[in-house]
Amino acid sequence: MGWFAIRPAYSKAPARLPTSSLREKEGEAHPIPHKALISRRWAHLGIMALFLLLAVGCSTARQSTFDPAGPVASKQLELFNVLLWVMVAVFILVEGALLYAIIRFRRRPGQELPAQTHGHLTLEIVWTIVPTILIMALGIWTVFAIFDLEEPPASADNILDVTVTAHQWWFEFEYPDAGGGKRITTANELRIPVDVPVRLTLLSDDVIHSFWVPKLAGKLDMIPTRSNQMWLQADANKIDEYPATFFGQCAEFCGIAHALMRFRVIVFEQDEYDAWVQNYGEPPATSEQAQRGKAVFGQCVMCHTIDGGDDRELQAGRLDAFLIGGALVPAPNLTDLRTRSTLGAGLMDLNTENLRLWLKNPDDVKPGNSMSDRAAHLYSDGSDISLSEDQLNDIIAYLLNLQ
Ligand code: HEC
Ligand SMILES: [Cu+2]
Repeated sequence: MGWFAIRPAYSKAPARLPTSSLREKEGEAHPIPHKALISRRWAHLGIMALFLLLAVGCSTARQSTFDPAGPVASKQLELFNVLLWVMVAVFILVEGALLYAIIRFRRRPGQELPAQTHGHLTLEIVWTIVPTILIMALGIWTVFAIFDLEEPPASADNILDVTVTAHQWWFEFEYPDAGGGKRITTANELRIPVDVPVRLTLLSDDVIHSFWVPKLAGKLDMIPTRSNQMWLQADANKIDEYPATFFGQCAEFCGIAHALMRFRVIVFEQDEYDAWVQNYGEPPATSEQAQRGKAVFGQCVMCHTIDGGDDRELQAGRLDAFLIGGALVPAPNLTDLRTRSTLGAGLMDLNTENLRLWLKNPDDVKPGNSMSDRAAHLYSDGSDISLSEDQLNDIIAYLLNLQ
């Protein structure tokens, strides 16, 4: 009798699966023998499990924790794997012993009660001590790993500090010193040099959000009035082509546009990164059109900064206005918009067409955004922007530094 025989061994009934009542009546045997059917079922299950494993194992998805590109994500994957497989081994051992006992020692017809035992000292000691050691070891290792993931290694001497502030519905990245003492504020795209540990301080302005870049690190909640720490790093040996883009998103439901609150981590070689830092600054208004655009931008400066890193006090003032329902809100810094690749928190590619779409009526592309909601001088109740086509073109030329 095989392992998977479910039919009681003492049953006198012939080995047969439940058959249709018609067949039953005709007394016709099921065409496929019971044993063959059961093993076929297990084979199907096995094949399905194998496919699932393969699908997960060689994932090339943009956001897969099974394809880490840095030390933090690798450590997190290692934690996952060790915990998972130790638990699978324990499960198989315990359930195996249980099944064995059930089948091997089941009551047989005409059998007296089996010998009664009241505990087995050696066994009791073994199955108390072994799990205790196992759980202690996994627990202690996990706690140390959690500490490791909070701060870059003490040996690192080139740490880059970035403060990440979550807003409904976009991410702000502030570098107190991006390089050479330069302060930078940008949005939705975190630019970092390869092989450099980046220490992140996570804040939130409004509700709880969560920071997650599956291939690099995460996830950690961003909680108003609190500050959380984590770090990440992109390893050169995991990157084929520069700049390399890693996808991230808010991982905690935070309101109507939560699903449209994405961001990217863009990894550069050190000299490309340095060039970005060097060139960060107000877009030069070289053409006449851009000059006119710069003047129109006066209607945007209450929320957007365009001439360098954001002033902390100014941002705090915008936040206060936002919290009491005023006409200002903290908004993405647009100083380096021309160097970015996306618009609306990763919603669309950045190009003149999409920028025009966005400005014309942000609600059409991102329902719930605070730009059209609060800028009453530009958008009245769901209508298009109150600027003329020419003014729109001018402002686009200025923002993107078009010649
Ligand atoms: C009331 C404040 C406010 C005003 C005024 C305002 N914006 Fe915005 N803007 C926002 C907010 C908030 C966002 C972020 C929306 C989101 O992604 O959810 C935004 C997003 C943007 C973006 C996309 C940035 C990115 O990185 O995705 C651009 C470009 C932009 N605004 C340009 C302008 C221009 C040009 C004007 C003036 C004509 C303007 N805004 C006026 C608040 C404002
Ligand atoms: Cu969010």
